[in-house]
Amino acid sequence: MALTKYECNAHMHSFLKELPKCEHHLHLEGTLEPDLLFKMATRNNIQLPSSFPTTVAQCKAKYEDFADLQDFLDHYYVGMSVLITEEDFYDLAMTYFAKAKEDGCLHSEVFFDPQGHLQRGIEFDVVVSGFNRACEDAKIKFGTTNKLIMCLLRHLPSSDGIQVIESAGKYYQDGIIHGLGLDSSEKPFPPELFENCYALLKENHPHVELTAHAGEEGDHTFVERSLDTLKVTRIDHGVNSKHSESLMKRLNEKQIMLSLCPLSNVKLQVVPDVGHLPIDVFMEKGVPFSINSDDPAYFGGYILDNYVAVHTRFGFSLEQWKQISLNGINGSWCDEGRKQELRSLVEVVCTKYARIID
Ligand code: ES4
Ligand code: ZN
Repeated sequence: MALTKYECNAHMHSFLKELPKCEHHLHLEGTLEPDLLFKMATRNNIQLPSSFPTTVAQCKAKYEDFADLQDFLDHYYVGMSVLITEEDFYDLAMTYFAKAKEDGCLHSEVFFDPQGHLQRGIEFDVVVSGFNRACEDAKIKFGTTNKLIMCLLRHLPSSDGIQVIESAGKYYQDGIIHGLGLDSSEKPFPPELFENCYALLKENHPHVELTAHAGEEGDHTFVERSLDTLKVTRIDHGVNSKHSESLMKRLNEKQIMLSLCPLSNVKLQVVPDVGHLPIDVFMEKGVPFSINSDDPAYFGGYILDNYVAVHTRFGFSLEQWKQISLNGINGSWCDEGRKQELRSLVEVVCTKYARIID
């Protein structure tokens, strides 16, 4: 059931493309498009399980049919098993950064799942070195800024998380890894399980930024408990915050940004359509949010596709889109100088389109 109520005409599409955007919720492993996946499987001699699709078309069919988050994750962890060498991690991230630039995304804060690779015998340094080299090259080649956020897999014990945090110490020290996140199956693994991991990292590296997936499948208390026990300053997804007025008030007062992923929520059956998301309510109540891609290779769209999907359901004005873009810049973890650059670019694009779009 598609609830496309508003047109995204050619002018609006160009505006949304040119509008400077920031990505705050993207799993690099979730940018592994089927063609690259099969190419890497061949070059690395990886035998995928017999239950795994064998063609791009079969992959696409599977991606139309995820029952829920767990069903997706089961497939995603197998998919990432083709990533072996530093070059693989570099190619994956570089392909994404090129696509982001094309979409008008000028600053990306991207997740990666080291435990998904360590478990398969891939060294931490191989993963981070490939991803970091791509961040540096993307800045030179595309002029975009990019930050790495390491995620802990919540289905693994927190003792495992502690080990990974210790291995990552030198990268946090150098600023190569900028933040910590928490992902994977949400409901069975509440935030409290990882309180020690977050506390340890914050103690060792006080300037580290903290976020966590919460309120995607878990209820609104997962959002509150992530704020209270993990001391995060951003929430990934957070759509279920809409069920608590007091939480929405808190998010507004403390300007805690939700990194929403509209197309992901539809593909994983969180909502039947983008039009069912409480984006208009968040807007009205001043809950800051950004619009993001999550796992774009699997969920049928990158950042611009997500912006367009939101526009066709909510029909925001140019002023409202400007506010969304500025909120994303304010909620980013880049320095004030970069934020000012991005804000100036927003001004230029909005002035240009004010004459074209009413
Ligand atoms: C994820 Cl959509 C989503 N939720 C939780 N963990 C994830 N890892 C990759 N995509
Ligand atoms: Zn996610």
